[in-house]
Amino acid sequence: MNEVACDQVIDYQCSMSSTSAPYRFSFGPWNISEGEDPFGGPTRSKFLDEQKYALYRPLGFEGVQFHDDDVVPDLDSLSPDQVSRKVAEVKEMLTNQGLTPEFVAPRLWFASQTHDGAYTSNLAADRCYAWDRTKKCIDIARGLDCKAIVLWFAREGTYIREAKDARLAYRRLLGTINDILAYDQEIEIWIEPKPNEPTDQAYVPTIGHAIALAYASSSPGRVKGLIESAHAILAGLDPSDEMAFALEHDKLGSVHLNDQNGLKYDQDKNFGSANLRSAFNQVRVLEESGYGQRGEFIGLDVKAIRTQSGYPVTDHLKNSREIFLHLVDKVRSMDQTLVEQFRNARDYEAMELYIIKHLMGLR
Ligand code: XLS
Ligand code: MG
Repeated sequence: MNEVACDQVIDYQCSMSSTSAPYRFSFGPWNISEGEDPFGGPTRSKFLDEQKYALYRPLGFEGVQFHDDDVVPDLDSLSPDQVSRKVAEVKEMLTNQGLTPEFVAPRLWFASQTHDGAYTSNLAADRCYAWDRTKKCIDIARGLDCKAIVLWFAREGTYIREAKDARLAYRRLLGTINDILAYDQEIEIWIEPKPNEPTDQAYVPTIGHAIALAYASSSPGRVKGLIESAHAILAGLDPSDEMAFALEHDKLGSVHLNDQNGLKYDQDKNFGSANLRSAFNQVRVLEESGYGQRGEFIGLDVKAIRTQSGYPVTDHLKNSREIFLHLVDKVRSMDQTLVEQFRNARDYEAMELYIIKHLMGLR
């Protein structure tokens, strides 16, 4: 083995042994849902958001992901005082439950002012609404002592290409990012890329687009990405490579681990349920990079199957976490020396058989 290869093995082993710290898991209240889809209403009774927070710790979760109106329902119709009181209430609840707010995301896709997108809408009044709502979201995050907001650019795209001037749209997105960075000197922005749905084409489809915006911004150190497995798959990309790209730029703020069966609607399946090997590789890349050691969460953006009954339905969260932890064991018990030998010999046939047998629990 040459010197460089030897160093690589040593580096890798160091990072493996130091990753024995347990992972911290998070999800958002929307991940406990009632089974509705675009073709049918709820299949389960409503379980109130306020009651969901008591479920986190027993399920093995510590982080809460919020939309702004998960923290403050009816946000648009409340006065600043009413908003502050509600934020204080939620902050106290989080402390009492032993929970950490991971991020707050402005929900910029339901209101009538967001029919045509928010920051990239063709209507100036809509863009004003989006900016006001974003400021409220930042204030809510700061009120909860939460260090990041997530921008999932839901309707920032088009159904038909001629509808918007795409270069102007990119300028508007970058302008908003810079406005956020100027409005608050500490908050981080984590951009969650997604290539489509609800729009036909989105302006920030991949982590590469998000990281380009980060570097172009006025404070690149405070702009990162949040990678959702299903969104990468929908873009025709491998989630583990997307994660590796972000990690190499020190720009992976968080993850939304889940799964997706092909280029269909956004399915939010349980982590590892459609492609176990892809899930293994996501865990491998996260482990090898020491992801989590600076407090980053393993977020699970998963949705319960519509036919599942129970009250509340939470098995999809428990099971996705369990699959993740089993895959951590698989990564840690992989024979790294052997893998390195296969790499050096470029014997990828033997490597593939080893990996598949390892995943199947065979020797
Ligand atoms: C939608 C996104 C969304 C974000 C949070 O596809 O995954 O749920 O994670 O707004
Ligand atoms: Mg998501």
